[in-house]
Amino acid sequence: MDKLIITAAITGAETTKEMNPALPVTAEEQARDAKACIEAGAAIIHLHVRGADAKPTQNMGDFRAAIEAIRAACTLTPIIQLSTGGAVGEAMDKRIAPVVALKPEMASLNVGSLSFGDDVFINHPLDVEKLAKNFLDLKVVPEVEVYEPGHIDITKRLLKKGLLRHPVHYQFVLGVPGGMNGEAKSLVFMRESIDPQDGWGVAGIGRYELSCATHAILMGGHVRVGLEDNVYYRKGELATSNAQLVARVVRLAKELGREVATPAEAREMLGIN
Ligand code: KMH
Ligand code: ZN
Repeated sequence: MDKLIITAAITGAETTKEMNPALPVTAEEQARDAKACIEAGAAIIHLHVRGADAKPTQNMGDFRAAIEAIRAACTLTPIIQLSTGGAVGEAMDKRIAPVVALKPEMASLNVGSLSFGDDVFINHPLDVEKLAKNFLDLKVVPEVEVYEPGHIDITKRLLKKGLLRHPVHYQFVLGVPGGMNGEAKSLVFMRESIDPQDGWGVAGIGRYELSCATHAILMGGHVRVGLEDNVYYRKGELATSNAQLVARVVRLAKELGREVATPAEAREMLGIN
């Protein structure tokens, strides 16, 4: 099996400090958490940023500050994967702007719409095509975020149109209320629905985080954990940090005989050069 790539989704757009006081929201807090996650074994930092009011923003200055702080703090330079998902309701031009301006190694690409808790996360097909074209033109490696099986079909249409290229790196985001649940049979169905030359990881939301991670380690996929997706360490007990969640995945991987990829190894595996 390939080495395991661990992504730390350290902040997100929906989690608040009220939900878990350990959530990093300033550039300094994000740099501290990113450093601890990379030292624990993560290779990718999935990055959303917050403004001075701790609310989600796609502001360029805030992205720049976070990226600089993270790079300065980490000895092994992580892959910083910018979010183009942003917060529910964010305008598409704002979602793509940091990618165009900062040309990161990698960014998320959401290909389909879905109900998202009490909201609707809209990814209009024409916007998605524009977004995908930007990734190609800027040579930014996309991580394709899929929340239900129909999103895999959308991805295959984008491949046919030449707006994506194999190997696609999918992130199965399972357990969003409104998307597919994170049960083992869902993960197996998603894995069996993608083309064999493509790769995948899973982000189990909430109570699905640990089980999805464990299944993925055994099935040869990659894993995303972090306070964006889940604020608990176990039922009724808040996680103390993002790194605590990463460290548990590393321990599981070791027990289950799966080696963990460094950022440099992950770059090679994902075709980032
Ligand atoms: N905040 C969610 C609505 C991404 O980063 O690409 C979308 C999201 C996906 O977090
Ligand atoms: Zn995100």
